[in-house]
Amino acid sequence: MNRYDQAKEMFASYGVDADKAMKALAGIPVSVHCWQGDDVVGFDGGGAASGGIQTTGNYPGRARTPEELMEDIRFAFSLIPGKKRLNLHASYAILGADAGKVDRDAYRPEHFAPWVKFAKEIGLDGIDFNPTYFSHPMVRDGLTLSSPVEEVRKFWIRHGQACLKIAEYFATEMNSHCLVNIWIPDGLKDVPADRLGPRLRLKDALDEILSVGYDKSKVYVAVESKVFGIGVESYTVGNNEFYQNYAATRGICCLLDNGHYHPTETVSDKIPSLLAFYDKVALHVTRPVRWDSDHVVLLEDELKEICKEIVRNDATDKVMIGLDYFDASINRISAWVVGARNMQKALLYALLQPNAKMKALQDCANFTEQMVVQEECKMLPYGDIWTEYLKKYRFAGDDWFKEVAAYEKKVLKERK
Ligand code: RNT
Ligand code: ZN
Repeated sequence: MNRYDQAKEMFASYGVDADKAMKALAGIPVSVHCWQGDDVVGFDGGGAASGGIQTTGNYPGRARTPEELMEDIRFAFSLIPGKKRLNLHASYAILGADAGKVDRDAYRPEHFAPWVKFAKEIGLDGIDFNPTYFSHPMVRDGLTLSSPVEEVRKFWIRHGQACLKIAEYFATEMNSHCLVNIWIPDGLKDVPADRLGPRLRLKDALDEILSVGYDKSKVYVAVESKVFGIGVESYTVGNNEFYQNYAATRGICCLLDNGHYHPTETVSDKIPSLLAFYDKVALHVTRPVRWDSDHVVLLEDELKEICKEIVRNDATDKVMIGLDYFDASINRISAWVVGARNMQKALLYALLQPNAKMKALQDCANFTEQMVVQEECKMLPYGDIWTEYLKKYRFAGDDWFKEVAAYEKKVLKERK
């Protein structure tokens, strides 16, 4: 008997069907962020990321042009199995002759047409989108949609509206929904004199953005809360309470970034709470190390716990999985592949749990056996199922890192 057949039998003894798990995994889309490839710089002249987020490291080979970024994405995605979506930021507009003439408040679908062409070419499942409310001179005193300066607010409202139109275009072209995630850096370094005012302005600004009218069957809007950022330690306008209430009252959804909460709070526990009220929940999966540091996603316990909540609540269609990390200190392609594969490994881990059995044990208060089964299952041969999964999806002889090393030598090192 080969290793897969043996492993399959072991899972079967817990009532788990490994073939079914692999099939399910292949159908779960992961939205992979474009910004791992260029340190969140983009192409519209904004420069290095600002607004409380920071990329550190100076590894050679950062993609500097749309062509280079696409080349890297094509290669990285070829090493990531399963269904993939591309998560773009507005700052990745390809402006061509409009460069220097058209600002973010007037971006149009045509500025993203090369991305659509590319996404179709490499067979992606869809495109997701993010308005870029940072790295721009119209961020005034660290504020955008909550700014007391009307001109500033209006500029960013127009940006949000422009992005909804672009998202509609993505959805139509790709024949798949487009998630538009709104995150703003707005906050204060020190003790505020007014905590409510900026939130009321943000609320009105968001209402104005949404009032533009967009096809709700194609475009899903999410708001991403945060607890603090570097330089804005004392106050964040868009915190968790603000956005959860906003989303609930406006019929949009929340995006949970697992780097955006107090250290003992977990997104795995928030997912089922939101599923009790919302049809959709969006995620930014990242790895916070002491703060929202956006390290590469590793196969850690909380990631597995997040995936368990998605899988055992039958929510693979409801939870929109996106990645959000940026590491410039290691090979960027490798960072992409490691993080995305870990997301998928954790999903497979969750799919291979005896979820129904465990729920039943909880409900009849058999906590002793529940704990035993949970712990026994931790040593099952997940790796053999993963290897079989890669084989099935043509990643046989999976020495992907060798390919990355060759690409580094041939392509990345040439980028001086
Ligand atoms: C920042 C948020 C946000 C960004 C990306 C680039 O704290 O997590 O999602 O990381 O939009
Ligand atoms: Zn995020």
